[in-house]
Amino acid sequence: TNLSVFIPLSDEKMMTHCPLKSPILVGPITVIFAKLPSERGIVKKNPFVQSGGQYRPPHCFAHYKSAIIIPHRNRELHLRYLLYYLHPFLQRQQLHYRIYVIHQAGNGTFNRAKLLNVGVKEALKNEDWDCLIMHDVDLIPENDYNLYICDHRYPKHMSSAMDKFKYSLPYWSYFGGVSAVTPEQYLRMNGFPNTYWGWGGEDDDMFMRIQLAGMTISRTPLSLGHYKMIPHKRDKENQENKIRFTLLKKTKRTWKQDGINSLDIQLISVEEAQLYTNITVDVGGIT
Ligand code: UD2
Ligand code: MN
Repeated sequence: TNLSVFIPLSDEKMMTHCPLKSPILVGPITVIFAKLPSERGIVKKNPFVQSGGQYRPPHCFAHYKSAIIIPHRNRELHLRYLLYYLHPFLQRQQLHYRIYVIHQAGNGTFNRAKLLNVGVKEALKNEDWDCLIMHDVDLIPENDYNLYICDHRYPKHMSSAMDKFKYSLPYWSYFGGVSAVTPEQYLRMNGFPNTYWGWGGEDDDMFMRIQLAGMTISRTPLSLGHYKMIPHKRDKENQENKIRFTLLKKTKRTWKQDGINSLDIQLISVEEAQLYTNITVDVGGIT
């Protein structure tokens, strides 16, 4: 049951590993979007979160280290709700974690997958994370048994049951929303495509490259993978990607050239805010 490995910290302090199963999980969570919490209020509620939105359990050594990577532009209110729910959620899981918000600079067409590539690259400069969690800004997990850790066999799709799809999967190979890959799995699939501008297709490309790299996906059981999506309209600079089906037909030929090995961006800034690490990047435009 509980691990009782003692790790000497210093002469005085001794600290044990956290229990394998966190004793402070609560299961289902009521998620409501009532009064928007203030940033100060969130900081106050999370006194152990350190600068850059990093946390380590104060009384035990975490078993897992996860980086949460959020592609973002102009969704400040969604981000606020997400931080409000996610920080306590991850702390109840007794993880060592850090939240990264990858902000696309300018008004060009949005590129979710490219932002995720940037997030992974920057996160791995900070820390040898066990797990990289790609997280839409508008999805709030509703059950803390849905652990924010990786499956070391396969990339894991976590948002398996969203309210907008009546808590079921829209289609079997669906990989959008929230997913978790180990750095090893990420390299093996050459990261994510940089060539999907605007809305749609990049998640299906990720699914395809997982398979092309000789893997398959695992998935959080639908009973635990419940998420609420904050209702929203399509953003102005995230028009439907009309060529996505053409691109998907080519993935088989392009995935080894287009990915983390071809990432070309201009990093603008990396700032440690109190609740997250804020990375601003110029991802360029459609070429
Ligand atoms: C779906 C998928 C999403 C992605 C997308 C197609 C779900 C729940 N999610 O999202 O993972 O595959 O389709 O590209 O099915 N964002 C910004 N600012 C913008 C535009 C996008 O921050 O101006 C970010 C934000 O994190 C957002 C994500 O990109 O959650 C996906 O965009 P969306 O929420 O507009 O698209 P949606 O809900 O159809
Ligand atoms: Mn959305």
